[in-house]
Amino acid sequence: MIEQINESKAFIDQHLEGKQPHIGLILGSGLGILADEIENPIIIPYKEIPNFPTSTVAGHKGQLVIGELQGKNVIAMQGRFHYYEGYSMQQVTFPVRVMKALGVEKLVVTNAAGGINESFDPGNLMLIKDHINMMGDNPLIGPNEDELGARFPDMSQAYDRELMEVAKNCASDLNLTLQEGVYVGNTGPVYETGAEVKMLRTLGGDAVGMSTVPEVIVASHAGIDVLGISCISNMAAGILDQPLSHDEVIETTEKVREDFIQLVKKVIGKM
Ligand code: R1P
Repeated sequence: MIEQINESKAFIDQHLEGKQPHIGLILGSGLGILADEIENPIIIPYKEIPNFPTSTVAGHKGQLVIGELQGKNVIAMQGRFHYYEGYSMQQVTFPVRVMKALGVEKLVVTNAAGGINESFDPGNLMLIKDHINMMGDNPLIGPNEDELGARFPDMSQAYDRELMEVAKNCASDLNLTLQEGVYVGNTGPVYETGAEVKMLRTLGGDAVGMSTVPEVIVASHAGIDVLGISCISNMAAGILDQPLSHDEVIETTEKVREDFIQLVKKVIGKM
């Protein structure tokens, strides 16, 4: 894998004009608008980057945006890869490896998620304080490449405590409600049944989605500090008597775009 990482890094390096990014952003469904805030952007479509998969999901543009946000050099994924798209766990998380090779030390992962915690409201933002991997797979399965990280990585602090404090303070300065909770990663592409949501609540989940967990596992393996933010785009199945749809997910993320942009920008400024 190291050869492929270096090949992708070398390609991206050619476009960087000396701007080495230290902060990475992975933008979830409908949340890619944040990348439009990046100044002096260098845009690289995934399809041009050697070894990169391509985005197939609505609301995921499929390009890297590199530039400055709040005076910091950042690299944003405007669109991510999901396991349910048919990619392997290693493909889904490959960009995190490349970000690390490019110099990224801190990563902000974002997603649209269904609210399991009944005290949440659609449109709330949630700080991810931990996760539960329900995907039945793990991106680190297979031979371990010691140069990339340890065979048995610690996951007790997968979400960086200092960054969580920064995010909480920023939300309070902005007068924004920031819920906190545990994100459950399922494979999708089906949304959960009411019974599954009940089970996930019993297990300690507060929000559920189909991404993020593999990326955070690889970031931990790579020694990258992670901050996770979910946008609660709808209540998960069984809470309200209405079917779920991806259109609704995108609609809600559009409604909270201002809060989301303000919060993430402020946090980046303090990173
Ligand atoms: C379902 O509506 C899609 O939205 C979420 C789910 O994981 C799924 O892909 O997308 P992100 O997690 O990429 O934000």
